Formats: sequence, C-alpha cells, structure tokens
Amino acid sequence: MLRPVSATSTGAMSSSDNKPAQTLADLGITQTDQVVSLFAEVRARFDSQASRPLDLPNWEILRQSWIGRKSGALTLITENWLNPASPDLKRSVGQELNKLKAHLEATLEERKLDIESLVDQGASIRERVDLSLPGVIRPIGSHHLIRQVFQEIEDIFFSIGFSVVEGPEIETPYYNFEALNIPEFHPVRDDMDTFYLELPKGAPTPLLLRTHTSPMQIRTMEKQKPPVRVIVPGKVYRRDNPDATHSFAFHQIEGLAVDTDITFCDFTGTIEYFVKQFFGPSVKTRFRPSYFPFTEPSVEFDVSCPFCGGTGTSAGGGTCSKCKGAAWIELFGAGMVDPAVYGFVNYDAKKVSGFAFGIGIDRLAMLKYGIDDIQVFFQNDVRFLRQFP
Ligand code: FA5
Repeated sequence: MLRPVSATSTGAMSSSDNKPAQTLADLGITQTDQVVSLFAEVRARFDSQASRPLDLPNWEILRQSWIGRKSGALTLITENWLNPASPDLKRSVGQELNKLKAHLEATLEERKLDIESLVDQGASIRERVDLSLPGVIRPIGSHHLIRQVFQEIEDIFFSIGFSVVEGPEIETPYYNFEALNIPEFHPVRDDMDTFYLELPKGAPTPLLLRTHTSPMQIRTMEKQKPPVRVIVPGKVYRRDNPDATHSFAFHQIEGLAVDTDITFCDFTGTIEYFVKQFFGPSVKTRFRPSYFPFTEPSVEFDVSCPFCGGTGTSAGGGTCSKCKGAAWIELFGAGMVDPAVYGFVNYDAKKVSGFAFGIGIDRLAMLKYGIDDIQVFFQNDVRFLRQFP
C-alpha cells in the first residue's frame, strides 16, 4: 500500500522555508498518483501563504521564496525532484511542475494587483482627510442675461403698482387666439404660425405652444375683477426661421391694466415711464398706428436709437448699423384693450377700460446691451454668459 505523502510531514519541504531538500526516491515516491498528491500538497502550502494579508515587501519575500530564480521552490523542485526523477515519473513530474508554475505566477500577479489597489485606496483616503490641501473651488453661476432683463423690467413695473403673474406655455387655441378676438381663419394667425402638440384622437381640444403671452390677459381677467394691473413674463414659441433677430423660442412680457377710468394718457404715460427707466431719461419715444385684433386703437412703440442718439448716423459719420439710419427702433406692440375682448371674460365693456402691451425681451436686451445676434442667448457659450455676471 502506498503511504500518503505530505510535503512537510514527509520532510519533502522544510517547515521553516519552502525548500524541497530531498529527491523523490529519498521520499519513497515511485508512482504517478503519489507525484500528483505531492504537488497538491505543495500547491496548498503556497495557497495558504499567499492568502495571508500581505504588503508589498512581504509579497516580494513570498515571490522570491517560490519563484525566485536562484533558490525559489520551483528551481529546487526542478533540481531535486524533476532532474533526478526516474524515467517512469519524469513525465508526470514535468506536467505537475508546469501546472504549479502557472498557478504560482498567476496567483502572485493577482495578489500584487490587490495590494496595489489597496495602496491607491489608502492614498485617496489620506488625501480626503488631508486638511492642509486647498479647498475645491466651485464657481458660482449667475443669472442669464434674459433673466436679468426680466428682473429689471419687473422692478420698474413693481414700483408703479403692477404685480407678476405667470401662465402655461401649452395653451388651447381658445386662449391663444379666439378669446383674443382672433377667430379661426383670421389672417393674423398666419403671422403666429406655431407648434401644435400631437394628441390622441378624440382629445377635447387641440393644444399648442403659446405664440405670445397675451393669453394671460384672458386667464387673468377670468380670475380677477377690475382693477387689474399685472405683468406676465414668459417664454413663447413661433415657427419662425432663426436669424439674427428671430428665434423659434423667445421671451415676452405682457402688461395689462384694466379699471373703470383708464385713459390713453395713462397708457402712454406708463409706457414712457418704463422706457425712460429702462434706457435712461435722454431717450425719445413715439407711437405709430398699428393693428392687433385685441387692442383698439393699436400702436407700435418706438424709441430713438440709443446707439446713435437718434441721429441715424454712426460716430464715424456713416449710417448707424443698428437703426439702419432710421433714427428710431421699434420696441413693441400695445394698445387700449378692444371692448370685444371684455365680452370673453364677463367684464362690462361700458364700465371698464384698459391698456395692454407685449414686449419682446430678447430684442430689448439686444438693444440695451449692444448684442447683434439673438441666437447667442440660446447657445449657452460661457464666454458670452460671463460678460453679464
Ligand atoms: C405680439 O406678440 C402681441 N401679443 C403683442 C401685444 C400685446 C400687442 C398686447 C398689443 C397688446 P408681436 O407679434 O409684434 O406682438 O410680437 C411682440 C414682440 O415679440 C415683437 O416686437 C418682437 O420684439 C418679439 N418677437 C416676435 N417674433 C419674434 C421672434 N421670432 N424672435 C424674437 N422675438 C420676436
């Protein structure tokens, strides 16, 4: 019967180091299965040593002791077990030795990676608690120029008793058009061609992205009895092709004042007050007749060009590039609320009167800050945004 062999108990390997001192013949190993179990013992011995907690210097000692070229266990196994093995055993010793070698190399490499990653983690933990390191600087953002202009305009209107209301960007045709006295097939709808939402069949009403902030005139008057004095900042949408002064999404501020005794003079006085506060006292203003279905009379409001001082000529003597020599720049549409509109909100047109205006904020900001392309507001280029901290 074969005796079971143990790399240490048989003395095949010393218990203090991994040196296989004797030959297989000395160990009484004469059969292949004894060779296999001897190598299994050696492998188990290595595994137990490699599974202990190791730092890099100890890993290096382990590596030298097993695969070190001069006196590692593999070299000594080759010299003491393989080379002198009988021809019957040589083949199996060679095979087992190769398997052992592959296992040792792979395990040692794996352990080294483990140790290195632990070292990296340890370093990052130390970094996290290193109070001497400078703090992380998180740059503070600022309001977009459009938001800043909204704020400026809101402050001016607050100061004369207006309050702010906001409304939905998705509207029904009723609020966006019909209640503003723009029935279906009215030609004005062509100017406001817009985006409709795709809705399931049978939806009670079409929905669209509002084309102006004017629907909030109706929603406000439905909720509130006169006196009304509100402004409505917000985003609006039209199917306009983008160019230097057009965008498919842009911003407006609607204004609405309704009471029992509001006159055209209140209207012009309010608008002029706003414009002088916004552009400065030297700017001149003028009204031109215009047309909106929901105001009567309707006007376009112009300011004298703030770039050429209302002369139409640039500093060099040429034509002012901003007003194209006209000396005036169109600012926004406005007018006295058309009595037909009161009919949609149960106001008595005989008792109330009021005015409304709709200011394009993007173009106003362009004018005030000398910006020549509306698209920069939407491109979010920080080099532009940083100019308006
Ligand atoms: C209106 O939108 C009316 N609701 C304004 C109004 C309100 C009139 C209350 C009377 C009473 P209009 O279509 O002209 O009007 O647009 C108003 C402003 O929006 C324009 O003066 C312009 O500054 C701006 N605007 C219009 N289309 C664009 C566009 N595609 N891109 C950027 N700004 C635009």
